[in-house]
Amino acid sequence: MAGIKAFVDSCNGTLDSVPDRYMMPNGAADVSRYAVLPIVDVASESFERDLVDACSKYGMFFLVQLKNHGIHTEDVMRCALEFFNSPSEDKMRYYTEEIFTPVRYCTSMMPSKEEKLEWHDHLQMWLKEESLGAHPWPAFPASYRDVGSEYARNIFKLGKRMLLVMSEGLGLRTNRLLEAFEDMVLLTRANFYPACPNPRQALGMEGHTDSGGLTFVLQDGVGGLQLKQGEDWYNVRPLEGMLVVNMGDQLEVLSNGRYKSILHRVMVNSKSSRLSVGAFLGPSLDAEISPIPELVSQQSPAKYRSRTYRDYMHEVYTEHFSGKNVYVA
Ligand SMILES: O=C(O)CCC(=O)C(=O)O
Ligand SMILES: [Fe+2]
Repeated sequence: MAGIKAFVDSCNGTLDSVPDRYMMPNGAADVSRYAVLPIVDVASESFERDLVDACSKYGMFFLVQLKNHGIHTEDVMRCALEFFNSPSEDKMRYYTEEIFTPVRYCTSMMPSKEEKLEWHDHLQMWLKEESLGAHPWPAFPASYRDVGSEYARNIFKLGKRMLLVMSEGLGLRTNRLLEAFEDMVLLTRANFYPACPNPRQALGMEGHTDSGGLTFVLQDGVGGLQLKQGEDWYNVRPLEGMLVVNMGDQLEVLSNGRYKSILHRVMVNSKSSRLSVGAFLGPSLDAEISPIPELVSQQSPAKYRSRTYRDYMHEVYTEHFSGKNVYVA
């Protein structure tokens, strides 16, 4: 199982139907609606205030596009693309289904256990801020170490700044969310979605919420990311260079449901491949994550049970949820 890109490439343009293993039971209907998302300028003096406004206006579950974030998006996307375009046998050196290895190249979620596969390959890395230099970066492209380290440093910095604001948004001490995250980890995940002969039958990624705390997504101009609001799916307009930010399950649990992780999925298309790079800022893998006690009361009892981020991730991957990942207490 070398991945979907290797398979599509091996067909030399003759692939005209979706292999059964990739046929999603309910397919994927076309959606013409676009989500209306606030655009928040990180370089603006009113960044913090605008972020709070965006949070409250969009009902505390939010997805914003950030501009002027100072992150060299082209370099990050170029490195990821060069990795995916490298020979399959080189990439296979990193192939594993093990989810906590520092570098994982894989396809779908856990292919040996999944009946149906998602139409993407990915490169996933677990990063710590203090040891970016010592991380076993992929050997190719050679610039991955420098570009990836700089990118991660910027995401840690931006994420911490946002978590301070989001703590205040919950009426908590400014540092409260950062404290709950303990020693943060950053999971980065580059996703490659080849062009697909019948995009109605396959899915780039099934509906899911992100397991981490705060997600930052870079995407190219192709489009395909959709989010669910109420009963409907909406396209997220691809704005190149901007970061799409949304909350993940750990923030939903810590906030006792005041912040919501958002359900999203990825469509594929027949014309072009697509690339995205997600960065998931989360708590220490060993941190016990449960609703913050200040947010729990008789009127507002704990809605989620406690478990470590590691256990949570493990369940998500092995049970391959589709839809909401959080358990109600
Ligand atoms: O490809 C995208 O735009 C989003 C990917 C995603 O949702 C994920 O990696 O969790
Ligand atoms: Fe996601």
